[in-house]
Amino acid sequence: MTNYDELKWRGLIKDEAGDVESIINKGGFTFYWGTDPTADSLHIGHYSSLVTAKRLAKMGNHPILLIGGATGLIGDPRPTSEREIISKETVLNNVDAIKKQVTNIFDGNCEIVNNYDWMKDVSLIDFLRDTGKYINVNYMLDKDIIRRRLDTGITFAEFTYTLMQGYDFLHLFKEKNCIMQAEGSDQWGNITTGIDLIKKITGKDAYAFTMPLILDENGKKFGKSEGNAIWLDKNKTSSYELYQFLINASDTKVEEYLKVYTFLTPEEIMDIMKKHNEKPELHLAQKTLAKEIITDLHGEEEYNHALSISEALFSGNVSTFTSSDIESVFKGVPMFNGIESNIVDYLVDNKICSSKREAREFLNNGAISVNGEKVDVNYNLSKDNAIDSKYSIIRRGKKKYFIVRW
Ligand code: 383
Repeated sequence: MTNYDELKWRGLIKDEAGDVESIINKGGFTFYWGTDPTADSLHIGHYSSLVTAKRLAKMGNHPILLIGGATGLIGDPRPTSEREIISKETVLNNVDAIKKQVTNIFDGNCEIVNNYDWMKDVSLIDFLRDTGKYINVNYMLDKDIIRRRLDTGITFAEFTYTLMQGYDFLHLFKEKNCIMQAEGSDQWGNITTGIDLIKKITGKDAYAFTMPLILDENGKKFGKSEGNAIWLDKNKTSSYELYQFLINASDTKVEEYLKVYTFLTPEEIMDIMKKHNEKPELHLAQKTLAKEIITDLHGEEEYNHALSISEALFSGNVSTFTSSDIESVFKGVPMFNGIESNIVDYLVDNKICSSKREAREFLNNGAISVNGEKVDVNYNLSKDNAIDSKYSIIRRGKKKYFIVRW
């Protein structure tokens, strides 16, 4: 399989500008990938294209990762509505955070640039003469994203955005011999502005390809279904939460995700899928996906931690949990206030059981445990036996967990 065939096989190529196949198979080129610092962390949606960039780097090409300190101050038009402007201070802070994150993901083997460094000194007059003069407004109006905004309206600032990104490609092409841009498919309009600008100004060809958007089984953006993004920063989305998210990937999509998100070889992926399809109930493909992504992002230790928490929850053996494990694992689970009381009363008062009779029945059957130990009707709930004097974990039956906060 050639490098290009492998990218195709993984489903990573949607649109192409120029003879991308020859360039990729020849190798040894410089390419770039960009992101705007709209938050202090990237999320799983960015990660798919970032992994593609890492893949191109592993194939022997030189990666430039661009953080849009300048473009982030303007905002890439969304198809729906104008973006809120972000303060300069926030953008600066986000640039630093993302720089660190991206360096980590590439283990330091990448070049990071910030377009603020070359945009900050460009005067309006120079920009209009040297860039604006080459791009026709009719051509801009024909771009998908801009066309979709014409009804609801678009400010001059966002309208100009595509020229800024085009200017970046031209700059990197001239200064760093960067001949290729690789992004998600939503970036096609901005990429082609750059390629056209390069052609008009230098007379030379530049190349690009985009990746298709990664969707979940309901056709929604992968990682966006519950409203909250799945962040790459483990302080925003813990390894355990990431593990839970990935382990729940649907059987219809998991093969696609393995191809996009992991560095396993095609043979390894085919082998895993064969085993997975024989016994889907073992979730081998999902487990592999979680292992590969979490290890790549946060390292092996974090992965083992996420795995052990998941196994502990499944078996009920939660006695080794720390209070920070509890905060991450039970995020979003309703918490009850701790009151020193007999367990039967506590279960009924907090509606964990519907009556004293039911509570006693559960307790007598060994179906209630506190902090991983089965308890009986005489047990008293107290801060003294809470984890880190902060939380008690009540488990009812196999799956129901309740958290008591002291
Ligand atoms: C800015 C200046 C450049 C090149 C790129 C940019 C950023 C670009 C953009 N990208 C998205 C973002 O920042 O807005 N205008 O969130 C996302 N990317 C990547 C990928 C993706 C895109 O960072 O499709 C998903 O992650 O391209 O939406 O000179």
